[in-house]
Amino acid sequence: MLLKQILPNCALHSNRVNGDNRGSLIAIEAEREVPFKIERVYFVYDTQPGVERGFHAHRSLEQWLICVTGSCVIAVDDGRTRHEAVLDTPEKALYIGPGLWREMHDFSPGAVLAVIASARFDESDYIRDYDRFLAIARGEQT
Ligand code: T46
Repeated sequence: MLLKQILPNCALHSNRVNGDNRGSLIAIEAEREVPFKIERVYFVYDTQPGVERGFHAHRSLEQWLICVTGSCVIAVDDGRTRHEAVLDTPEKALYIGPGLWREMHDFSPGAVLAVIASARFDESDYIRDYDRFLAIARGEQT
């Protein structure tokens, strides 16, 4: 369920929870819970205090981020405005579409960030220079 539209290409969702007296279970199915075909899953964990990650955008990749344990903050930027989303429960998911700069910070000790992605790893899909990202976002570069 949509919780908050952050940018046209980025939104905070709630994951549907199957809960009973044994605990809780969240299931993620391609093209149902996530709006794309799942091609890859990766985990960011064992982050050290004060560490910041990300600092890039993707040309075409779509991702669905869930902090399955602990918490972290994800900043997203479309070249005009910057927003921050706090992921502090597996019941929240952040969708990030193409063309958005992202930075991750404030990882709690033991945090595990799970990322579901629409494509396999491809370094050529990354824009790792912020000025280049801005030029692309303004349509001045490809
Ligand atoms: C993103 C944020 C949320 C691989 O070999 N395969 C992979 O699937 C990934 C994701 C990374 N790598 C390699 C590339 C680097 O040598 O692992 C190393 C660390 O990757 P990176 O510095 O890009 O990690 P983060 O945490 O800054 O960014 C990652 C994703 O790369 C990125 O797509 O959106 O998480």
